[in-house]
Amino acid sequence: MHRDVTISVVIPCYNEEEGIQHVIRAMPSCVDEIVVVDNNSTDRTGEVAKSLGAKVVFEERKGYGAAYKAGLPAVTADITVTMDGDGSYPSEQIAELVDHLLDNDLDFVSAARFPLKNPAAMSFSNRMGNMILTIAMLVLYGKNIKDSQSGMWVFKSNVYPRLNVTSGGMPFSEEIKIEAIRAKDIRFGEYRVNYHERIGEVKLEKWRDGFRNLFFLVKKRFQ
Ligand SMILES: Nc1nc2c(ncn2[C@@H]2O[C@H](COP(=O)(O)OP(=O)(O)OP(=O)(O)O)[C@@H](O)[C@H]2O)c(=O)[nH]1
Ligand SMILES: [Mg+2]
Repeated sequence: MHRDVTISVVIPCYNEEEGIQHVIRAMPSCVDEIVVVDNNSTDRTGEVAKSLGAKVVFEERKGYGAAYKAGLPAVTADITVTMDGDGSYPSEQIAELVDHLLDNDLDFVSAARFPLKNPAAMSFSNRMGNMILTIAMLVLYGKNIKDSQSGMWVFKSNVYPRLNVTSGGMPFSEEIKIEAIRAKDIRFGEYRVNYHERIGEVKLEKWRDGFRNLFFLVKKRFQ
């Protein structure tokens, strides 16, 4: 609870046994509920999350979007916050992000990682990929945002059912922002945050996922 609103954090996880322990332990006290989506992990992600007090939702179909589609409807709090299970997004800034949402009367805030405060947190190639995808978002959708690929969003929980997010994969992240930006009755904002080096193994297949995300932006624009 923060300023009279309850907060749920949703974390999609595919084999994040190591990262999720750190993420749950570091969660600030303003968070009321942690929903971990175990995306058919082959390690002990689900058990570890449950033993640390999280609500665990299991999703058999693989994919970042599929995991969110299973986890977001399980939220019971007023405000939903999302982040990876790898310690890269700053849970220490959740209260600050909620303040930004409430003080500016926004409905959806995307946490922007760029310009990076700690350049070691992201490889040069990933930075380039992110830059290309964010420019593509500007060219195709006319919205100049700083970080089209951020996986940390803070929104009023009643916003999600009003968005038509279709992707079951990595494009879910850019798609939820496009949907929030396009909806006339949803006020969208960005807020710059810290981004940390990930704990555990890299899951992103940067070339495959990067191109898929680019094609998805084009496809959604013209459909
Ligand atoms: N890549 C991937 N991640 C998934 C999947 N299902 C759940 N996830 C989780 O979604 C979050 C984002 O994935 P990451 O692999 O961290 O993607 P990223 O942040 O772009 O890349 P990193 O630089 O490796 O952190 C992590 O918590 C994953 O465990 C899946 O099918 N594929
Ligand atoms: Mg990550």
